[in-house]
Amino acid sequence: MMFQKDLETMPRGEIEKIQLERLKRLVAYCYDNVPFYHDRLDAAGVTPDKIKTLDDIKYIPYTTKADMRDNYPFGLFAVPQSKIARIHASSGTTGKPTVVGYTKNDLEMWSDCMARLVTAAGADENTIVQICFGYGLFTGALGLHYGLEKIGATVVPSSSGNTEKQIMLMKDFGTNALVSTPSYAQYIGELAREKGVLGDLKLKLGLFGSEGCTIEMRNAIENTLGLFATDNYGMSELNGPGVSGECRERCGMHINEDHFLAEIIDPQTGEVLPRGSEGELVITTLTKEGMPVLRYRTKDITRIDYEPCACGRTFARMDKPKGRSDDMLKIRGVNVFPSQIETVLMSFEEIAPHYQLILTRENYSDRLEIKVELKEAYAGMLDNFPKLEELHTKITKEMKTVLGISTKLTLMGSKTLERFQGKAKRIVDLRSSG
Ligand code: DLL
Repeated sequence: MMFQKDLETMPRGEIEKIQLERLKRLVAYCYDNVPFYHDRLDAAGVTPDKIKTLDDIKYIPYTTKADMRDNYPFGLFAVPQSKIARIHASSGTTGKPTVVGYTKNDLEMWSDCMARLVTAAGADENTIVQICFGYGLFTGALGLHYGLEKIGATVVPSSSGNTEKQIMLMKDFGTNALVSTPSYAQYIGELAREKGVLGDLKLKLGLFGSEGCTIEMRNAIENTLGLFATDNYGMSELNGPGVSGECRERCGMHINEDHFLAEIIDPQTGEVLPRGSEGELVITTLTKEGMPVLRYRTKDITRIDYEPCACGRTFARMDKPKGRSDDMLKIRGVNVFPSQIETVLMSFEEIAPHYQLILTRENYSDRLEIKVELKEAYAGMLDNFPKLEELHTKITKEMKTVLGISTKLTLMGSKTLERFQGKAKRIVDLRSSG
């Protein structure tokens, strides 16, 4: 099933034709309506008529999160307040959040994008979906909410938190789809098992997103909850969710390319990389009216595949992001992505999907401690030293092979590490605080 089949299956030439038309219009729109872009483009010597091909986008300067902060709150809006129908803001923990304004058309485009993605994931009018993202300034809940309503699903806006009640509603309503972060899904499963009601849940589909989740972690969640999980990606600065998402093939997340133009650049040099390369994702919003964005540096590291998918969709597919360039841990000079650690941990049967990474500095040298829980069924190992030691050695060795550095591994009892209702915070970096 597709929500907008004619658009989702356009030949590549057609997609690029639409993208070029829209890009030209967008650059002129930004130039004329947003003083920030007017000045940026002038300084770079780019007038809208310089854009003749899609490649010419390279002349346009990048936009960063700092630019958004500097223009807080409404400096990047391209329309007067009377045309703004809704405002969202990033969850930014430090300083001012980044603010996004949507016109009525933007909200319509956003829910179309979401409707496509949830349909691709397998949702339809028989879906009863509990949305366990926090409702509010965060884009996750309302983004999924309007997309799911649009396709006729039954939406239960239960928001995040109060997990016991979530589980009760899930059971009583016969909820068959769950929207949440992967880490919250894992926690819901764990609590449902503890309460002895896991077998009463009717969940079939998980629409996860908003944080990284390796395939190994996804398998663990699917096993716990007995559902089929898909991943979707987006960020506040670009609407929220709805930029891209997986279809049932799960071989990359289809980018809504008629609304979002994607590039991959070298995060160090800013140079545009050839198709198929891994690098930082840069997105231009092709159709947004309220707060259009030119060449936004997402900081997310991924790769884009332009081959058509077995599902019939022709929109390019981005890999699950390997991580954010600013989440990359530099340990004794070696770059490590938390997702690599997650992959190793989850490949061991005895290990539960709950871990924490603690970074410290001792004698001018970085140290990475990996704390991870054993599955409940293997908790007895904690009293069986030889067995524990054997597992410990195996994991440590594998970690060294994959990461190229030594780490300290601590195997923990069940339910000793923190659980999360939103995005998991697994990295504790104590290096700067001594
Ligand atoms: O997390 C938007 C969203 C909500 C996406 C619900 C999907 C579902 P922010 O809070 O601004 O927005 O965070 C954006 O989260 O730059 C990525 O680093 C990360 N992220 C989002 N989705 C994924 C994903 C929302 N599927 C930042 N896989 C992005 C990995 C993701 N990382």
